This record gives sequence, structure tokens and C-alpha cells, in this order.
Amino acid sequence: QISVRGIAQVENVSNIKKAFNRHLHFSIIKDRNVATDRDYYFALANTVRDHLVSRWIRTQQHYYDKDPKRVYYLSLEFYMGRTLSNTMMNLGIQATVDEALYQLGLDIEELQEIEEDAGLGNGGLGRLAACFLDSMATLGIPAYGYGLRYEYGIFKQLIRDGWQIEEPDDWLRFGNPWEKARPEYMLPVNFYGKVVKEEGKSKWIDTQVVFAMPYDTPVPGYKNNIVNTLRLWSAKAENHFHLKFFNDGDYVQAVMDRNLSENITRVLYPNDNMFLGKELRLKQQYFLVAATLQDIIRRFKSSIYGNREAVRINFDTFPDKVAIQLNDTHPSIGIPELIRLFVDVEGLSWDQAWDICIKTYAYTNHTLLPEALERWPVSLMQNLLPRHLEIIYEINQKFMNTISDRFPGDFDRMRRMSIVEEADQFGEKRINMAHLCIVASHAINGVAALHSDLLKSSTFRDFYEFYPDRFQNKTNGITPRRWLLLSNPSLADLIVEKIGESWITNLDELQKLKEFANDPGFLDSIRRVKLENKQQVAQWLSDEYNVSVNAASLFDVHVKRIHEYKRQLLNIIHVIALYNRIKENPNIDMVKRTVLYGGKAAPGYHMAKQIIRLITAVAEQVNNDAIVGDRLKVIFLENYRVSMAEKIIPAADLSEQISTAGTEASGTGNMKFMLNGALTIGTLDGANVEMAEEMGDDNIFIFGMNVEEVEALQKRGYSSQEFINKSPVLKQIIEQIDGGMFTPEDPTQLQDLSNMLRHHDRFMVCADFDAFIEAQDKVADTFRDQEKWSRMALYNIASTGKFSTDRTIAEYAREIWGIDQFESSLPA
Ligand code: DL6
Repeated sequence: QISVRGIAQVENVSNIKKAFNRHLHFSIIKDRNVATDRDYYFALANTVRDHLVSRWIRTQQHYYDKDPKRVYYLSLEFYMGRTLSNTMMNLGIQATVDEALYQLGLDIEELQEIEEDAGLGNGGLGRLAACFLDSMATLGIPAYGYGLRYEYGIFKQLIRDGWQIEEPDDWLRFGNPWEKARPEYMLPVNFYGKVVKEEGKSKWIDTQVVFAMPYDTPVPGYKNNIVNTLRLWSAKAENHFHLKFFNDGDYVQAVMDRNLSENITRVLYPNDNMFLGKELRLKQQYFLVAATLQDIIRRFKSSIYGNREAVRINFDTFPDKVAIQLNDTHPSIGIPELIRLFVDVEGLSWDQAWDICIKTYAYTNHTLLPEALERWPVSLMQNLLPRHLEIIYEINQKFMNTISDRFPGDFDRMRRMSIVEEADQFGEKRINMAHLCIVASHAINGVAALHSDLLKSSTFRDFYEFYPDRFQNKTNGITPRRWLLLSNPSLADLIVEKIGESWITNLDELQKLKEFANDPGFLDSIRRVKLENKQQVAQWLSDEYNVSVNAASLFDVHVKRIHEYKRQLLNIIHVIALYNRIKENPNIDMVKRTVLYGGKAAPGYHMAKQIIRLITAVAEQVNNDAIVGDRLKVIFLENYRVSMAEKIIPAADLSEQISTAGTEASGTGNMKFMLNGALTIGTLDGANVEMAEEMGDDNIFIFGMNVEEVEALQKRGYSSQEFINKSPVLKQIIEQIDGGMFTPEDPTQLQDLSNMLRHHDRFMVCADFDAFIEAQDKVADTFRDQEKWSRMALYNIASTGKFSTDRTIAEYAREIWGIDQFESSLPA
């Protein structure tokens, strides 16, 4: 059997063993009598890292040599997951390392499990940034990720008595072998203070300073000797912080207060698709961009390797050398910061600074949900960043003038488009960061075709009318390296046997698999691989959750952040419907199902936590009901994260992508399942629409209202009662939840859910319920025909070409960043 892991060479194996032993001795300072598995993991990580460093240095030298346009991807989140196995894969040393560890008597899979996920993200937006880094390195784009080195990433989710509780994610406790601190490149960041005018120039004075310490992580491309950099900033207190206390003699207090400024990068805000408006979050955002822009300008000026002197002082060419992509509005305070640096520090005119700013920045929107749009209170910004607020006012003033030139007297339009919103009922004005981004960027994009269209027709309609040429679409993707080659090696091997390896960097090649759609042997192999993956997960479920599941049952998987719009509630109501069917007809012949849920709820999101509780309550009842047997099992997977996704997705038969049409900007989990041969049950939302186009409607289970139907229903006035009254099945289930059937020890526990369904069903669960049940029945029917199912799975796999981030990134490069040619590889 051909394996994409490659063939281990004797000499290389011996070198790896030597390096491993050397690291155990010299870096970890242990011998094999006392070393723990964690020590072995660190020795191995160091060994693998050795293979990165010269490639990393050479890549950076090469960029300085060639002085190409560089891309800066600014993001408050990089959801990287684990690094060890991905690095081995991208360097092409996996088989050799496997063999070396085997010869040393160590179990590499066990060691890999020791690595903490780098959980510096909430969900889709952060994971997309991580996939983008992989593709940018693989395509040879001179790119840098810039973000924050949170000491605590996304919280660890525990399920206790069926409820989610949160524990801090102390991921750096044992050290991080993949990062390199660069204290010599530490930079100051200012906060608070006031603005004074001196000779017509603005000066920001009396500020409090916090230092930004960079930590660099290598980002290797796939077997191309290119290693880019992810630079994450960590907050360090200034050394003479609270000098006042020193003078008062309270030295100890002053040292303790260093924590206050170092809190900036303490923890990732655990909200997905939700704006909270906390001052510390704005501090994080400014801290990221203030440090990053200094770094970018320093690199622009000193474009000769090893030279820290400024050799380029004219900024005219800045947009030819720098592209900055804003991952949502989170880093958008970088817009006034760039203007401030140009005008106040570098002495450029406003007009020149503004012109460069627009050419440099591009903005990606990731959500239509109004509660996620960032609108910072003016009072908060005035206090923390007074000069930035001034600059924003000036940008807005000039923008309002251009509107009034084009639409004289149209004050309502000016109000709607203003960056500074009018005062609310509490007298608070707000800065609309999305409006700022649109005005200050040359390109604005949504993340799937439908989403980009909706931005133009609804949320940003006035802006589209004003700047039609700025709006684009860039449909999201996923990296096929992590999400197939690494996570599903058996499927990857099967594909390589049939069509070779070129799909790994050119995913369109998977189309070739369609030739085998009627090859029973191949369909059988797809089925066998899936079954093996399911058996492994079944074993793991039995070990971890003490639930025995039938590996031949339909694995129905719903994993993603818990959010009302993602409608985990709709899915669990279907499970209850199945349960009721069994109870009403105990001998019913039905397709066996194992329903797996996973995902975190934002800690303060009451409804999401109630949804988790309903799922765990239903699971407990169903799994322990002897009448049900193995026909239905329900499991809520604790602490779903990147490394768990890598285990679960390859074992899924059915992927749940059931958001209310018009609410999920794109989704990327949907693409991961498709690539791994799961079939999708989904609405015409986000990228599901394009997935259906690629694979054909016969290979996906589309149900429910489309965007137009949702809008029409909203317009006519939606009342869930109307749908509940028409559906006895739904009515019964809501009554069961309301009556405490699943929480008999506390019957009113979940009444917020039944109440919500009856009276404020914002995401139209009730309206789509009957269609969902019908589609699920069709899924089950189809599953009975295993050959048909496998053929559909094959069409899914073979149609994923479009959803590689290699395609997404190539489009960003050409159509937004103005980069046509990239280096595909460097010499070994
Ligand atoms: O673009 C990545 C990802 C999309 O796939 C999801 O559909 C979308 O919900 C997510 N958006 C966010 C928004 N967060 N904020 N602000 O996470 O982006």
C-alpha cells in the first residue's frame, strides 16, 4: 500500500534518534530512567524544530533579498491547534520520525496527544486565520500573521451534572517549544493621556506605556522549504511603571502593579459572533495594531537583511510593499493608528497619509449578525485613545462632505452612513468600526458568495451604492493538509493510490475520483475507511464517555460553537422526535443513529448553556432507556477543539449545517466534513450554497427556507405558534421540554427554551422543523443503501477543490493584495 507518509531512510532514522537523545539530554536535561512522556514529547518537538530553523532563516533572508510586497494578516485570533504532527507532515519527515520513535520504543501517537492545542481562537474566524497561514506559506507568499499571545486561550469546557462549566486554559504551563521570544524587538504601546496642539501639530502626551514583546512561531509550507512567521505580542510592564510609588517607598506595591498592564494579553475573550464592548478588549485590539504597525514600518524602512537603519524614507511606495488584511473589524483601530503614525510621527500630509491608508488596508467581514458588529462607545475611546478618536472624527467629517457632495441634502443617508453614530437613549455616541473599515479600505469582502451578496444588499447597502468597486467575495476554504492528509491518513492513502499526490497542493485534482463513481471496489474501500475511522471513535467514546455505540450506525455529527443561529436546538428536537417514535412503537425498524454534539457556549450566553443542558439531559435519558437499545445514542463531546475535530470529522457520516438561511456567513466545518466524505444535511446558507453547486443537488440534503423565504416570513410577521399548531410532533416535544420530561429532578429547568420556541423564536426553528424532519428521514432512507451513500460521499470528496484555502488565498493575492507571482518553493 502506498502511503503519503513516505519511506523512511535508514540514515535519516539514525540521525533523528541521535538528535532526539541529544535533546533529551541537553535541552530537557533528563535521561531515560527519569524521563516522562511529556519529556519525550518536548525532546521530539525540539528534534523536529531543528529541521525548521535553517529553512526559516533562509526564507526570511530571501524576502529581504527580493524585497517583495509583503502581506500582513492582522487577527485577534489564530486557532492553531497542535503543531508537532503538522510540522512533520509539511517537512515530509513523518515516516522517518515514526520509525525512529518506534526503534526507541516510544509510541508517537501517545506523545502527540500530550501537546496542548494552541487555542488562541473561538471558532471559524480564528481557524480560518490558521488555515490561511498554512496556504500562504505553501503558496510561497511573503506573509506574516500578527496576533496576540494570550496566556490563556479559549477556556476548557467541562460538563458537570449536564451543565457547561469553564476552566482556564493554561496552555503555556509546561512551555511552548514552537515559539521564540524576541525581547530585543520589544516595542512601546501608549494608552490614555491627552492630546495637545503644538505649532499646528497634534501631540499625544501623558500616556501610560506598556511594552509589546514579540514571540515568533514558524509557519512551514508544504514540502517547499518556505517558512513564514506568525508573530504574537505579549504585554510587558514598563520598568519604571508607577514611579510615584517608588518615591513613596512602596516598591513592592509597584512591582505587584506590573500585573495590571500585563493583563492586556492575559486571556482571549471567549465570544464568538458577539460584541461585548469591554475596555480591556479595546486595549487588546490597540495593543496588537500599535505594535504591529511599528514593526511593519520598521521593516518597510530597513529593507536590507540584518540592517536596522532606515534605508527607505519615502512612503510613496508603501502600498507597493505592504498589504494589510483586517480579519473582521477587530484590528480596525489600526486605521487611525496608521494615520497617526504617518501624520504625527512621520510628518506626512493628511492627504498623503489617507491615500496610502486606503491602498494598504483591506477588510474582511465575517458576520451579518447585528450583535457582533463592533460599535465602540465614544466615551471609552476618548479616555483610552484620545488622538485616535480625533482622527476618526476627522475621517468622518471628510467622508460626510463627500456624501453631501454626491447626495446634496440627503441627511438621512449621511446619518445612516456616518462612522460616528448619533447618541442612543443613554446619550452615548458610538464609533461604527465596520463603517470606518469600509471608508478606509480599497477592498471589502464577505466570506461566501451568498454572504457577500447580502452585505451588498442589506448591511452595507448604502456603502455598496457609494463604493461599488470596493466590494468583493472571497469564499472561505480549509487547508487540505491538516484536514485530510493529517487527520484522515487512511482516506488520503486511498486517494493517493488512485490518483497520485498532486491533490495535496492542487485540490481540484480530486475531480479525477469521479471516474471511479461506478467502481464497486473503490466505493467499498471508501466505506471500509469510514468504518475503520468510526470504529476508532467508537472505542474512544467507550473509553471516555462510557457509552457503547454501534460503529455501523449512522454517525450524525453537529460540532461547532453553540449558538442559537446555528440551531443545535433544531437538531436535538429531531433526536427527541426519534425517541418519541421508538417509545410509541418499540418495535420500529429504524436506521440506527449515533448523534454527536460538540461545541462551547460563550460563558455568559444563557440560551446556549440551556441548549447544552437539553442535549445532555436528552442524552442521559435516551442512552439509558433499555427500550431504545443501540438504535439511538446521543453524546455531548466535552471540550470540542481543533485536535478533537481532527478525530471526529473523519468518522462522520452526516454533517449538520442547519443555520437559519442568511445567518451563517460561510461556515468552514461544512467543508471539512465534505472533504472527509460525510454527507451534509443543510440549509441554503453560507458556503453550503456553493458546496451544493459544486457537488450537485443530488449529493446533499438541502432543506428548509432559503433567504428570500426567511425574509418574506419576517416581513409578513413570524409567529412560531402558527407552525407549532400545524405540527403535532413539534407541539408534543415543546410540551415535553416544558413539562420537565428530560429534567425530572427539576422540571422547570429548561422552560426558558420552551418559552423561547413559543414566543421569541428569532431563528425560526419552528418554521423549519417539519422540513428538517422530512430531510432527516430521507437521510436515513439513503443510508440504508450503502452503495448509493458511498457514491454520494465520493462526489462530495471529489468536489471539494474550490474549498481549499490555496484557492481562497490565491484570489486574495491577485484580487486584493495585488500579488500575481509567488515563489512556489526555495531550494532545499
Ligand atoms: O469566516 C470564518 C467564519 C465563518 O465561516 C462563520 O460562518 C462565521 O460565523 C465566522 N464569524 C465570526 C464572527 N466573529 N466576529 N465578529 O466568528 O467566521
